[in-house]
Amino acid sequence: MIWDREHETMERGALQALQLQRLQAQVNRVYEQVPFYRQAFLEKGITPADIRTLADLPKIPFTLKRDFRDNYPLGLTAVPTEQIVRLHASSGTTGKPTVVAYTANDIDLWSEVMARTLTAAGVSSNDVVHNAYGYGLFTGGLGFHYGAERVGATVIPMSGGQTKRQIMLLQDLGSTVICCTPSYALYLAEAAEEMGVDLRATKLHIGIFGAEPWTQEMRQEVEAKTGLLALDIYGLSEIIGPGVSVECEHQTGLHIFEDHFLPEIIDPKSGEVLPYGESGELVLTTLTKEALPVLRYRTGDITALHPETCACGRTMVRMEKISGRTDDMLIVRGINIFPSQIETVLLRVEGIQPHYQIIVDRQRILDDLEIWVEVSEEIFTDEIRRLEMLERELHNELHNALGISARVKLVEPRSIQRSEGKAKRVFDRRQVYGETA
Ligand code: DLL
Repeated sequence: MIWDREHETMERGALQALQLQRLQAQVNRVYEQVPFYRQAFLEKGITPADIRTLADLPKIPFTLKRDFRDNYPLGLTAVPTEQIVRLHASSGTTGKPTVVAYTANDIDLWSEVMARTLTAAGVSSNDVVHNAYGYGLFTGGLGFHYGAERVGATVIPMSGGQTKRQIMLLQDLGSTVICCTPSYALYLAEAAEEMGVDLRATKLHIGIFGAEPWTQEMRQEVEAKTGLLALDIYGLSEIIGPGVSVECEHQTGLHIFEDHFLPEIIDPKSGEVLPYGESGELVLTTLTKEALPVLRYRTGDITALHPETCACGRTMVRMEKISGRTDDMLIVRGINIFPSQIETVLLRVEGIQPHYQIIVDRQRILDDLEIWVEVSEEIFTDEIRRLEMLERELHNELHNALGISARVKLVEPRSIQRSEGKAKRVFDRRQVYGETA
């Protein structure tokens, strides 16, 4: 099913013409309305007239997370306050959140891209959508809510938390679709099992999971534990919230709604634009947003783009599953490691549960990498020798994959904290001492 066939299956030449027309209008508007962009253009020695083709996009300077912080709370908006109908905010790791604004047309656009998203995932007006993304300042809850209403589905505005109640309502209300973070999906499956409920035996059949990184191996775990078709959804507050891209049932990458969000991949070090297929940092430009248009936003998320038409018929480029963030790369004893590499290794080993923590510390001058991971009940209560063998196996697998030795600690089932939203799995204690690697 395709929500907006006209745009989602557009011939790429026509799509590029539309993108250029929208880009030029957007650039003109921000130049006139947002002092930050005018200043940035001046410093670069360009004017909107320099954007003649899409190939001129790299002339435009990047926008960074820092620019949102420097212009806190609403210095980057392009409309008068009376046109703003909604604010959301994403919690930063430190200090002030990033505040984002929407006009009535922006909310309409958001509902539209979320209707596309849900339809791509297989949702229709016949579905009952259990929405366990957090409602509030976080964009997840309301983003899904408006999209599901637009599709005509029945929405259960559950939000996060009250896990047992969620499981009761999932069953009683006959939910067919669940939307939450992949880590909360695992938590729900586990809590259901404890209550004697098998999620696989409910009417649920689709899960739309995102807002945090998760590997293909984690997808397999989630699918096995919930019995759902688990689809990946990507988005970020600065651009709109959820609704930037989503997988269709083929699970071969996330379709970016390119008629509204123009993607590029850059080398995070040099800032150079990379060709299709190469992995780098995703940069997004909004083409139609009114309250908070953003030019060349450096997302920090690492992926690659593929322009081939998908088996579903959509012509919009697909991005690979996010493999990490430029700022979550750990440098341990001089070696670069992404948490996703560790997740991949752990989940390939038999008997390991998808709950883990990565702890990096510094003992005197040496970095120390420790991984805590849960094992199944059966293994935990087995002979100590079996645990030792498993620990050794994991240690070797990690060494092979990362080129560094890590201490592995196998812990009791359910001893690692569960998450109702975005899971925190990496604890870099070196930063506490004011030193980063
Ligand atoms: O997480 C929006 C969202 C809500 C997306 C619900 C999907 C579902 P923020 O809180 O601003 O917005 O966080 C955005 O989360 O830059 C990525 O680093 C990460 N992220 C979001 N989706 C994915 C995903 C929402 N599918 C930041 N895979 C982004 C990996 C993701 N990382």
